[in-house]
Amino acid sequence: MPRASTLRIARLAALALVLIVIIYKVTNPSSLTALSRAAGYHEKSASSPGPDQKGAVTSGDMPAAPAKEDVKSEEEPAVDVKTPVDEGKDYVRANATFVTLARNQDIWSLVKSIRHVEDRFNRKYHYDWVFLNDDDFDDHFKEITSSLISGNVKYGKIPKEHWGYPDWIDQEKAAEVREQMRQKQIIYGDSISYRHMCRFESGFFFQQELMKSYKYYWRVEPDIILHCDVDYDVFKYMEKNGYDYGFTLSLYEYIDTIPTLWNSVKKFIKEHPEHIAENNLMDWLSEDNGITYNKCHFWSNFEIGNLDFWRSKAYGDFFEFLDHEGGFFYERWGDAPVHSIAAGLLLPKEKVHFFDDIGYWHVPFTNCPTNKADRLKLKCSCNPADNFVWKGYSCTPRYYDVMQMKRPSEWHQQS
Ligand SMILES: Nc1nc2c(ncn2[C@@H]2O[C@H](COP(=O)(O)OP(=O)(O)OP(=O)(O)O)[C@@H](O)[C@H]2O)c(=O)[nH]1
Ligand SMILES: [Mg+2]
Repeated sequence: MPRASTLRIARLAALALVLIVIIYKVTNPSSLTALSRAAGYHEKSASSPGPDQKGAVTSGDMPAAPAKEDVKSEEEPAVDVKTPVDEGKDYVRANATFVTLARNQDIWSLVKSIRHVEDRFNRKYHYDWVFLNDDDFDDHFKEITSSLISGNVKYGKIPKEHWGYPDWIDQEKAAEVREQMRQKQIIYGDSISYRHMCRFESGFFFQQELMKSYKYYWRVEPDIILHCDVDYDVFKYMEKNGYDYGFTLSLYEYIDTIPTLWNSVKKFIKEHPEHIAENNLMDWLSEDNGITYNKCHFWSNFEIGNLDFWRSKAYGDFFEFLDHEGGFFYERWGDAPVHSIAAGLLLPKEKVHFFDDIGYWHVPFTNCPTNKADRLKLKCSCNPADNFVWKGYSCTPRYYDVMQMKRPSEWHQQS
C-alpha cells in the first residue's frame, strides 16, 4: 500500500477515536465530576491556609457556605463545590458584609471585582454581600452577581431622600458650578449623579435598611483587583484589634474639588470640640496643626470599617454640618476626603489601620506589599515597581511617620 494512504487511514482512525471519547464524556457528565475529583479539585478548593496570628481559617473551623435559597436542578452533580468541609459549620463569622454601590450597567466591571474578592478571600469565609442602587436592580444583574458570590446576597434600592438635593440647596447655583467645572475640565465636575453618589457614600450608605444589622463592612467597587491572597478573616481582625477604619491607599486630593472643605471642617471643630478625639491624626491631615489641609485622604473605593463609627453621634453631627455647608453640590466634595477627615479627627489614631498586606488596584494606583517575602507568601500578582505606597504622591509615608511605625525594609526600592 502506498505510504500516503496508510497515513490517511491512521489519521482517520485517530479522529474516530477522539470523537468516540468526546461523545462518551458529553453523555456522561458524572465522568467529568469524577475526573475532577480524582484530580483533587474539591480537596484543593476546600484546603485551608496554615494557622496565622491574624486568625486564618484552619481546616477545623472552615466556615460552611450559608444555605442558598436557589433550587438546584436534579441534573447537577451531587457534590456542591461551594460547600467546603463539614467541620465548617462551627465557624462563627464576624457580623460583617461586603457592600457595593452600583448600576445595572456596571455588571461586567463588577463581576471582575467579585471574582477577585471571592478567589482571594471570600471563598474561604462566605461573607454576605449587599448591593445598593438608586434604581431597581434588574434580574440579569441579580442572576450574575448571586451566581458568583459564596455568601448571602442582598439587593437594596436607595430611598429618594438619600439620593437627591436637600431642600436648602439652590439648584441654579449648583448648575452654574457644574458648568464652570466642565469648562475647567475637572474630573466628574459637571456630573450630577457623581455628586449624589459622593453625598450618599458620605452620609447614607450605613443607614440603608439592609446594612442596619451589620457591624463591619468592606467596600468594593467595579473594576478593582485583589493582587494577593487574604489568608485571614479581616473582619475578625478589625474586631480583635479594635480598629474602626482600614485603608490600602492614600494620596493628595485634587484641590479644585474641595476648595472650602477645610474651612467648613474648622468651623465644625469650633462648634463641636467635644467630638474631636484627643490622640487623633491631625498631623497626618495638616502640616501646621490644623490651619491648612494638606489634602491627604484615604482612597475610599477600598474601605474596611466599623459601621458603628459612621452611625455615631460624632460622625452624624459632622456629616450634617458639612451637608448644610452645601459643598457636595456647590463644589464637588468627595466621600474620600469627607470620610478621611472624619476618621482622622473623630477617632483616636490607633483605630485606623493600614492594610499593607492587601494587594489592591483601582485605576490608576496599586498597593503591592512592599517586602518580597510577603508577596511570595501571599501569592501576589502585582509588580512591586508599581507599588504606589512609597511614591511621591502617596500620603502613606506620612502616615507611617505620624504613627511612628517602622517602614518595611524594602520600601526605599519602591520610592
Ligand atoms: N447606583 C449608582 N451607583 C453609582 C453611580 N455613580 C457611581 N456609582 C457607583 O459608585 C461607586 C463610585 O463610582 P466610580 O464611578 O467608581 O467613581 P470613582 O472611583 O471616583 O471613579 P472611577 O475612576 O470612574 O472608578 C462605584 O461603586 C459605582 O458603581 C450612580 O449614578 N448610581
Ligand atoms: Mg471607582
